Amino acid sequence: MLELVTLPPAFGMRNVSPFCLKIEMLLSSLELEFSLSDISDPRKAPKGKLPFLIADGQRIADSELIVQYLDTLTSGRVFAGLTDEQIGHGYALTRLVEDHLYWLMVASRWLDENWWPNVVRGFFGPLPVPLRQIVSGVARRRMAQTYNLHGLGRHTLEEQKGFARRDLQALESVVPAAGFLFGDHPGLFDFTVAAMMAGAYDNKPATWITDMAVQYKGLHSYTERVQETSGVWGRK
Ligand SMILES: N[C@@H](CCC(=O)N[C@@H](CS)C(=O)NCC(=O)O)C(=O)O
Repeated sequence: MLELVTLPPAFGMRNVSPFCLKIEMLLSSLELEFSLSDISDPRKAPKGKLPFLIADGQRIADSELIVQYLDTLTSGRVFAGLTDEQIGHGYALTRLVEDHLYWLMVASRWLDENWWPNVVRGFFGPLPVPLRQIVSGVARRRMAQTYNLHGLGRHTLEEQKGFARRDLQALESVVPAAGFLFGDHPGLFDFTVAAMMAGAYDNKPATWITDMAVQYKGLHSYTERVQETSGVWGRK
């Protein structure tokens, strides 16, 4: 039995982490038996981030390493039928959404003064009041530092919005109007894109990324299609 450890629900999302949602979609599409559990403090995960998968007495941390594990477990079913070129395009898209757009989404929640109270409620709500302010404040400063080290945090908000628009336009241009990226059924790279965009479209209340993303209608309907076909939705 496999156990996927994720973040607890927040912001109207049943599975709020795009990395966790991607793996949930993949496990489900591979028809593997699994259970979901959550922990609210990612520092308790083997590498300080979620998800991790508990499998066969091991704890496998990082969604990409979980994908590798599942591919081996299923004798190559994750990448079956994909050409090297498709896999290359898939990883290029993965880097775009997970190493660039993701950080803009994080900033649109954590570093927007108006949105920040939702983060405090959604992620730190169970803590008693004085501790809640302290712990959330420390986590926010750490997030701002990481965003700055990434590089995106050194730009003005208008410049950050420009980066987000180019990411979203790139995605809008490559996702198909019908069907999926590399075939008739959604696969790993569809899950990667749709899991990221599900949070952008459906987190409540809207962030500045949500307001921007809804303008990309092809990307929105593609995100809905992947969730509907996989039967796994990010929102509650
Ligand atoms: N490369 C990792 C990224 C996972 C990740 O960033 N998870 C976030 C939740 S969406 C997290 O746990 N963040 C906690 C932190 O950075 O302290 C993966 O693919 O699993």
